[in-house]
Amino acid sequence: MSEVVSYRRQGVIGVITVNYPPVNALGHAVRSGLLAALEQGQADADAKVLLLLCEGRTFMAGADIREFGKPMQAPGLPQVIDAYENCRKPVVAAIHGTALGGGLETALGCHYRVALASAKLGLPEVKLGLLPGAGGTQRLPRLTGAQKALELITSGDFVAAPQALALGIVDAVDAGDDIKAVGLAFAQSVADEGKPVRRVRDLSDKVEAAKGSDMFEQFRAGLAKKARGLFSPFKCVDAVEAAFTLSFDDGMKRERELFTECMASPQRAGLIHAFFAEREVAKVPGLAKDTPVRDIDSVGIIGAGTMGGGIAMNFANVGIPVTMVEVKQEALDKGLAIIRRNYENSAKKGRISQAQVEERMALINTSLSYDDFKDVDLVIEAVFENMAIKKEIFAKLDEVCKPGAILASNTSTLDIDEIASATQRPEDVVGMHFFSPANVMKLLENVRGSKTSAEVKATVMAVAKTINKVGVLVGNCHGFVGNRMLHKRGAEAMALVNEGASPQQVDKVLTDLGYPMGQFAMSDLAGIDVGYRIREERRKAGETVEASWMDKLVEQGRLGQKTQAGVYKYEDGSRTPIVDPVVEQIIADFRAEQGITPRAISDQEILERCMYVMINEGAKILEEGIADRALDVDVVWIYGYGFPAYRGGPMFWADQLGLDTILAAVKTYQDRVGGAQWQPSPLLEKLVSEGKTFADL
Ligand code: T1G
Repeated sequence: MSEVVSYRRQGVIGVITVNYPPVNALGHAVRSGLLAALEQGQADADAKVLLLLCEGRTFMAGADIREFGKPMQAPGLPQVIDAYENCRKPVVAAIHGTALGGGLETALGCHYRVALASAKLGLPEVKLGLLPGAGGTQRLPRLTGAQKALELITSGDFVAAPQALALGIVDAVDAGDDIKAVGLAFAQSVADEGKPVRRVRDLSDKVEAAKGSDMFEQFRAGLAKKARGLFSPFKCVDAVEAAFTLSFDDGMKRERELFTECMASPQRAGLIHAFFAEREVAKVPGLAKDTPVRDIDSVGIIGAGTMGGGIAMNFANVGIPVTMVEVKQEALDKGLAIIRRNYENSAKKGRISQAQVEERMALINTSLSYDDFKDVDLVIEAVFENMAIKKEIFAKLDEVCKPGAILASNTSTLDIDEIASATQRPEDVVGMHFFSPANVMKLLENVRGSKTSAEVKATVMAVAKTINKVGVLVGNCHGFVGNRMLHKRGAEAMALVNEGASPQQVDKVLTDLGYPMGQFAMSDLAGIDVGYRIREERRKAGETVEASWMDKLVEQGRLGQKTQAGVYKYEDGSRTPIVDPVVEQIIADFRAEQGITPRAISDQEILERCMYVMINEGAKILEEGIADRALDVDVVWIYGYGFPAYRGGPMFWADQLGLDTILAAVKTYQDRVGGAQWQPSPLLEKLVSEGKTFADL
């Protein structure tokens, strides 16, 4: 008997128990243990019914993703599940926690399923660039019918146990919390009632009902927009369709073929890298796992604007009271009204109840005085990007806030050390850079100052988890990790338009790569006056800042979506960018003023100049220790800027393209375009000379 799967009889029930922390993933040891335990149960003459359950936090949460990309050791999961399905005795699966992927597929191979009401079930393989590869696409539709199976398998969404009961996925749900007692009681009822072996593969009524329908074509059409650029969702549809056109065994063969195609796709590699990277970033090199973390039970926010309000919502959403401070009452009233409208919209969409709207609004207090910060555990400053104003604020906070309170700035580019220098407690000062809209975007870029204490770093990383954000700890430089790379991409995009490309051509190259929106559409969303004001600030500080056709747009009142005109124009109530001949003329006039003769620019050049300049900058960020690992940069870009997770993040994507290809192009643009941004990163050169990748770091 393997140490991860045990067999023991209780009365007439043969109990098979999996114990393989942390999530009972179906690694080789579990798969072979399951077979051995089943054989023991079959041979045990006194066992009338077999019961499969798991110790620990959850039923099996799927195949062991760490095995992917390596040769699969027999027995494969389909073989294990077949053995359970063909067992001569009824087998009951007792589900708690999250029965996911191969775990749910194993339960579907059993003859009955009982779940705790608190359990969740799902087939999330599509989120890893895969499809259920152990019979899920053939068995689930036989229980739920085609439509529901297609929805669950192509979305990867989890369903709560009561909904799974309604869908026919489980046979019973129990409000208890002792999965062993619930499992034994259900198995005993199967024995007492003499219930037969009931193989899901033999259930045919749902299959007959959908024969000949054109629902699969319709479903594919509906997927086209939602799954733009993705590979596996469409393979999921093919696999489920096979359950309605082929015999069960042939359907299983078809599922295996399609699964193999997905396993071989670069999208699977990218998505699995993103899955683990999202978890690795929480393990900060050099920050001990047991670093003390301060309790954050109340939060102060300075500024009730777009960012301040969005940040406040994150804390109210998880029951943490927030006090927002502004300089004028009408700013507080406006900020609260926006927050309420956001919550009401979520309630209208059924995401939260009206009661939750009121609960959360009740947690958001407002004030015109810093004195209301005297007891808070954390203050987050979210005002205009002006260093003098921020230092004034932090000096005041230093006077008002209690010892041990953490003083954070939401600055997106400015020097955390300089901000900290305005206080007597630099060890308690840190950057917490939220991404707009702050109540939606998952990334929280936590910026360590040179004096920020380990405790404060650990605390803001814990806060990220508490407010359901993906926290990444980064170093202090202009723009930190995300915006430092974004500024390079933006400068190249502007240069490309100056040289002859159109904004829409640049944006299309980026959306074709998989970004949700292009550089210029994103500028319109954020407001192109933001960049304009920063350029004005730099000019006032005596810097030489290049003229830009963007400035001419702002000077004509074209600020972006908020004025229904920016780089693009927008119809009433629409966010869809529309090319505007007025802007094309402004760009043409600007080129003429600058003496530039526009040239046709290829999409490939646009892709290389926008993306490789970012990768080169990312390498410099790694060299300088601003990011600890390439995966930190990947996570920042996936969760902060919508870089397509199926490409794994910019640095993972660069590894897949080949760093030699990247470096050669960087050198080409160093000659043709010039500028510090095309100075090849020494780290990039070193990796190429050693035949290594960013992942090797
Ligand atoms: N394989 C290996 N390790 C896993 C894992 C898995 N499937 N799931 C989680 N872990 C690790 C994770 O890396 C972390 O490790 C720890 O467990 C806790 O996870 C044939 C082919 C289950 C909802 O996609 O959704 O089955 O960092 O931090 O927030 O058709 O993990 O502690 O070292 O996420 O409580 C399908 C993926 C696989 C489920 C728990 N299954 N996992 O969330 O904890 S493909 C999935 C999750 C498949 C079959 C196909 C979540 C969770 P460490 P965590 P959590």
